[in-house]
Amino acid sequence: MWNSLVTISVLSSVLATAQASPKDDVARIIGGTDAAPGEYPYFVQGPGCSGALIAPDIVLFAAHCENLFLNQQLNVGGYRIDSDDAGAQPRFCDVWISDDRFAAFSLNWDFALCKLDKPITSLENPKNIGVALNFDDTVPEVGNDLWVMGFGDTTPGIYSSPEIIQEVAVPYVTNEVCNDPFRYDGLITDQMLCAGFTEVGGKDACQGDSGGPIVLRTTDSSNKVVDEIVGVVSWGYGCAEAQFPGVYSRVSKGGDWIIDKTCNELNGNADFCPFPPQLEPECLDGNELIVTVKTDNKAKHTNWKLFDSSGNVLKRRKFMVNNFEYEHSPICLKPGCYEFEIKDKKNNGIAGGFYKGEVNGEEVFFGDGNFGQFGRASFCTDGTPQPTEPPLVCVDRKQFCSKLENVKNKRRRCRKERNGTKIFNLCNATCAEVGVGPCA
Ligand code: 4AZ
Repeated sequence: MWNSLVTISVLSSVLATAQASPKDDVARIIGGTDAAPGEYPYFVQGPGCSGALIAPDIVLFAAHCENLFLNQQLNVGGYRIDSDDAGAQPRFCDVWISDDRFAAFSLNWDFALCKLDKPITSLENPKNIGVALNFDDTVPEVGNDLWVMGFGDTTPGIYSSPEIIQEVAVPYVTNEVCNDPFRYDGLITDQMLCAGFTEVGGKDACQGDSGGPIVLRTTDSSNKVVDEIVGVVSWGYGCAEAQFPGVYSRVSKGGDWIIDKTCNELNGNADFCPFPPQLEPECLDGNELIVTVKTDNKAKHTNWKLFDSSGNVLKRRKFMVNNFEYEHSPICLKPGCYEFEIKDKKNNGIAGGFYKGEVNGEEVFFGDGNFGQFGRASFCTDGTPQPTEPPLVCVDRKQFCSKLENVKNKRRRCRKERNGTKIFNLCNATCAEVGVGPCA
């Protein structure tokens, strides 16, 4: 029913002019080199794993990455690590699903998908590189060189992220050869694919490249370059060792699952779906919160959470892309009061950054980056009276606050820790601002 090759048209739009790039000859990433800017517009950088954009709002990656991507900022078109250089566009993974056939002990069926919070509507694609999922079991074949790219280790066993995305070409190895008794001896299933230099090793994907695509670069009838995604970086015995090629999940075998989940469960906007996506439900209560955050040069230290008045987390986000201002997709809120909390895990705020919330276009909170470990704000949506006292509520921290009401040396007590967090951070409203007082 499906074409064996499905071209993903969002990637065809030409929106920027090509930049020249000096190729460096220093051998890196287990035999790779810096890729040129714009070479892999569909490549998605994540934290510790990668992925591939297979529709404007869907990323394919590996199930063994677990839910590492969930609520996490990802860098679509990532070229320089943690940076929006070369037209990379950050997005957040809103929904994560992994193949329910995935077996952690064998890494069989190592497929997962993420739905992005907002689609990529204008992919930066100066070289007009197309991308396609390969659904044909006879592709790749012996003699094909496959390209794999990523920000993983450049020396086996040594954790080191390169600054620029690395690429390397490795030959396809049949399952039969890969399963030789002196190679993987039967561990390679039909759902896997091998690529590497069996005799000499030296070139391979490695730890940190997991989840990223391995592609067969082709040209179509109009001479356009089309990268066919044939595999997903999955596992291997070490990296770049002779006799042990890299092992990938075989996309032609995961194709039915990818199509089914993208179209029927994630409501993805993919041109391989037999019908257009359904309209997302409108925000009937009419209270749409838009959060905007600008990160500092260590975005990975920062995250935020939104709580309802019972202390339930409604939304959370973790950042990765440095010095970048991001307007999050709208959050539909019922009438009520909420608390927003932004955290910098190194306790030094977000230098040069800020955070802001708007409900239906009206600003309900704003804070600059000088917040130390936590920045907090409470607000209520239209029609809900703002509680007058206190301005900051201790929602989920009441237990700690009440314990402080009748103690001597309250300020000293505030500096103590409970469950690894200083009390003045647990109960900011009373301890940090005005000494100890009643907690809402
Ligand atoms: C990993 O741990 C990993 N040499 C990825 C790829 C390979 C080995 C390990 C292939 O993410």
